[in-house]
Amino acid sequence: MYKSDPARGAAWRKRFAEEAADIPFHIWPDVGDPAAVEYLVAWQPPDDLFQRFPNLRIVFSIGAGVDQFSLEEFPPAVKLARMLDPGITQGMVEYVTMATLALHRDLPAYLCAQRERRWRALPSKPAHERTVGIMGLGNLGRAVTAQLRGLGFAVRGWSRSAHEIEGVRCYAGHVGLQKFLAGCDILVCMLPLTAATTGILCSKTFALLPPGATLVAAGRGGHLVEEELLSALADGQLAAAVIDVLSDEPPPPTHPFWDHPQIMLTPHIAATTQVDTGCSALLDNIRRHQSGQPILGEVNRLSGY
Ligand code: NDP
Ligand code: OXD
Repeated sequence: MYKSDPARGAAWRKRFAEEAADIPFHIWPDVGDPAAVEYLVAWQPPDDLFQRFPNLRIVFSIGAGVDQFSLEEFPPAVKLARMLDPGITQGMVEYVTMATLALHRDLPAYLCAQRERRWRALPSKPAHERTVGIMGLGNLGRAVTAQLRGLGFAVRGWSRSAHEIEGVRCYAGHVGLQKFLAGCDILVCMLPLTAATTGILCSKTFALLPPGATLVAAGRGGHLVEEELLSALADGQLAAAVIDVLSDEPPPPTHPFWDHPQIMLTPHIAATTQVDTGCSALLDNIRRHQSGQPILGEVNRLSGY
């Protein structure tokens, strides 16, 4: 059962017909026999998910994030999996590289200057004198650190458990957060949204960054306390921000981020599940399950990601 963008659904149904004809593929709202549905792949789940599909085995998120599902409502036998699509990883690497370079080279300030017809160079520094701090060293965060190191940036990372990544200074947990933040000129958030990470991009966090630091928010809108970002930009604690995700998407026309001179706003496009690679990842995972192997990307019920 597929419940998401219908154009991608049509392409996936064709792929399933060609490569997995033994697995009937339904596109929402054509559910067929609800009792026959074992796998759901969705961005937003339907209401009454488990009553509607009593024999569900796995819910696959169509994206890397799974915060749209209420894991506490999942029956013990039903698994939740996130999408491990190399196309998403590539998209995030491109987005964070673009945002980091834009902040590193003062693009928000130069866009304002252009609108005001001001021709004035700002002082610049080489990438190796700029430290980028990555919050979240998972699938996406690790790929991004490799790319940014290749561009010459000093890179540090923060995660829940301890990591060792060559050339990256790694910090973990609550105890490591303060030291991590103290050295970040550009802070990039690629955390999952959980109870522990909600509101983490707040004034307390901004105050621990070097004055004039910048922010890339590419995880989920629930990480960011929007009014505290506005205050940090107003008082100079932060110089600029690139924001891809908001709590309320799309934001209303009156939202202060639309025309804020220090904010570059994009409509949740940092990384998107790709038609070909996303379908391969899903199909591989279903085959793994059918053959009794552990599935990839299973969400841990305790940590919520
Ligand atoms: P992973 O599950 O692979 O990695 C998550 C990382 O976050 C891990 O390193 C984990 O630590 C760390 N983490 C989780 N909770 C905490 C915590 N409380 N404190 C410190 N670190 C924590 O996820 P992905 O890399 O695949 O994806 C990350 C998120 O990116 C997604 O959940 C989604 O919200 C967002 N996303 C946004 C997109 C967009 O278009 N804007 C597109 C795709 C994803 P540890 O390693 O110790 O487990
Ligand atoms: C995702 C997203 O989680 O697009 O994949 O945000």
